[in-house]
Amino acid sequence: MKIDAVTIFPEYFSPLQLSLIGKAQENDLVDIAIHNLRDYTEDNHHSVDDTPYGGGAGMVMKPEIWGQVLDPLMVPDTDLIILTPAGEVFTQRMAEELAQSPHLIFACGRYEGIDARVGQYYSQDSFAQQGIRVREVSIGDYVLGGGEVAALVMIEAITRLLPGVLGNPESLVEESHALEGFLEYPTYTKPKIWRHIEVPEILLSGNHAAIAKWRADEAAKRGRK
Ligand code: JDK
Repeated sequence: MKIDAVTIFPEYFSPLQLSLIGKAQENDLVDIAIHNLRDYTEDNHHSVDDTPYGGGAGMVMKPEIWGQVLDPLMVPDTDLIILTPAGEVFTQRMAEELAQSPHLIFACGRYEGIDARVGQYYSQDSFAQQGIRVREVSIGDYVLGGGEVAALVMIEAITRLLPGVLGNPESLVEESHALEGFLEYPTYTKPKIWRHIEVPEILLSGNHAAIAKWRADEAAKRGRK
């Protein structure tokens, strides 16, 4: 999978060198490129924002610069993801869907967001016919300062689903059950007693059927399923 992210704050994406995603990049399972929007400005002040038509507080990101950076990235079979607090809410289902795409582009705005014509432009039939899809996405009902953290959340949730990224694909199978409400049970490791709190005795019994039933009951208590 190829991932492009466009931002005026490329440093936000440094955690992608760490842990699972860092390894996935080293192993060529995913290729992530970060593009600095300011590199595409042509005026002396490198300005990326302007006042909103119709008035109101704050500034809006200018569309021309976004066009400059996005045009060459918009190859066939691409999902363009525009982060916005007003978008469709990101879920595990959407992560699974996007994990099937060969190419994701994350457009990370700042200020009050990106001129609405950018999403509109790349949503036209001529792009759809080339397999270019545009989605406006939110990661939840709270307002962030910009799209970068939302893109990081999505990149982490999506890349861990790619073949070979998780060492143990069994955990993905377990997880899909968990999301159906079956496996939301509490987990424990050694020591058997920690600060006077004991691990539930059933988990030490070796009785796998009884353990499965206990976990199902605990999952039910937790509300899902
Ligand atoms: C992308 C800029 C900041 C955008 C105006 C007026 C009521 C706010 C600040 N899940 C999630 N939360 N936040 C984002 C996100 C925020 C972003 C950008 C994504 C780009 N910002 C921003 C808009 C407003 N708006 C109506 C809500 C204020 C994603």
